[in-house]
Amino acid sequence: MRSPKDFFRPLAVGAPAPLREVPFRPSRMIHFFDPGNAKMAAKVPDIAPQVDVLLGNLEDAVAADRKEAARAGLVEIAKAVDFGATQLWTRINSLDSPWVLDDLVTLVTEVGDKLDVIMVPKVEGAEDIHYVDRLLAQLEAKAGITRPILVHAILETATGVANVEEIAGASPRMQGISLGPADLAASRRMKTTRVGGGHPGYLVREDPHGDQDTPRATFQQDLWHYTIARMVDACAAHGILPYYGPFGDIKDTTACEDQFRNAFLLGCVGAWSLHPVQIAIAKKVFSPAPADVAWARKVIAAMGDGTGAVMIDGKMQDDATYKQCRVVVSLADELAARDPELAAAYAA
Ligand code: 1VU
Ligand code: MG
Repeated sequence: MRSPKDFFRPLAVGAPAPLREVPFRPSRMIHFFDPGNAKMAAKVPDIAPQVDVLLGNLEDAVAADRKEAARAGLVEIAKAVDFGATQLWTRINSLDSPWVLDDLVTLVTEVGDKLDVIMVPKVEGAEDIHYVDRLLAQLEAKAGITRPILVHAILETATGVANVEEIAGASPRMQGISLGPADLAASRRMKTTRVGGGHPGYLVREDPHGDQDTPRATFQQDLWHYTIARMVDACAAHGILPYYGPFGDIKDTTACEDQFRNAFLLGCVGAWSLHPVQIAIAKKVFSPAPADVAWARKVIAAMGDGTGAVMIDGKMQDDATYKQCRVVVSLADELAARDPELAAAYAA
């Protein structure tokens, strides 16, 4: 292990200095598209201004015989499109695949100056991040890139979950972590074939009423609560950002909104959108409600320097609730700076 003194030293001569803090930029939705799919690629210029992050996906969902086309398509799009304030990310193939080396070499040397974050799938431990970290430094130096490309890990293996804290702290490049519920379910031998969301079989049942014939209510439970909470803690402890990943039932927009909101309430800053219909859901869920922002501002105004205790509308407020309110207001301010509609809603 490197000395803590060397943690912020560039890993290659000529590579940009690592960042000391992950810059907060809105990333409520990470919109996935296949850059080798002509129909999707054609929609990129229209979708870019509607989303916080556009992600050119090279891994799962891109067929093996379309990997080169997807990579070439992403290079072309990155060169041609002006993304404005929208971030451009990519998801490279897994580190044990035959494509990943060309993904990294091609993308960083050809369009590295356009890429904000590289999402690495199936990360199992700090060693996977260290491999990408050093290679990125070498490629950044070769390409003359002046600001470091950040790294985002997908938490989608049982080993990855067991090592989530060391993954979160493996490099100053670490920007965040997403939950990958489908691969994770397979890795853990969970018995759900869904991509995220609940399962009607995972429930608790109320006690018998005495009379055995009276129906007993059941309550569906959240399969993902433990993993999301663990991921959120690991990310918060290391100053990086947690995300819910994909919700596969595209037509069930209600359950998608529920899944996204559970993640938002637990501390996640965004989720993936796999289809254009999920963009508005993520935007709604991951932007705090205007009423919550107004309440938080009221508490902050009443709390002065943020210490002591006061009563507002029958509810006790103190140093801790002041901090909770600061979380909501600072997120609202950051989003409002980018989104005039939200700025108006939060000002009202
Ligand atoms: O109207 P058009 O025919 O011109 O276009 C279609 C379609 O091409 C387009 N569209 C998209 N455009 C941009 N980004 C997208 N993500 C996107 N998805 C679709 O919209 C028009 C309407 O589409 P549709 O409703 O007819 O839907 P399709 O049957 O064409 O496509 C549905 C899927 C789910 C296949 C498609 O949305 C897709 O491939 N999404 C991305 C999937 C993905 O990235 N999966 C990997 C991440 S999840 C994971 O790794 C673990 C499970
Ligand atoms: Mg996956």
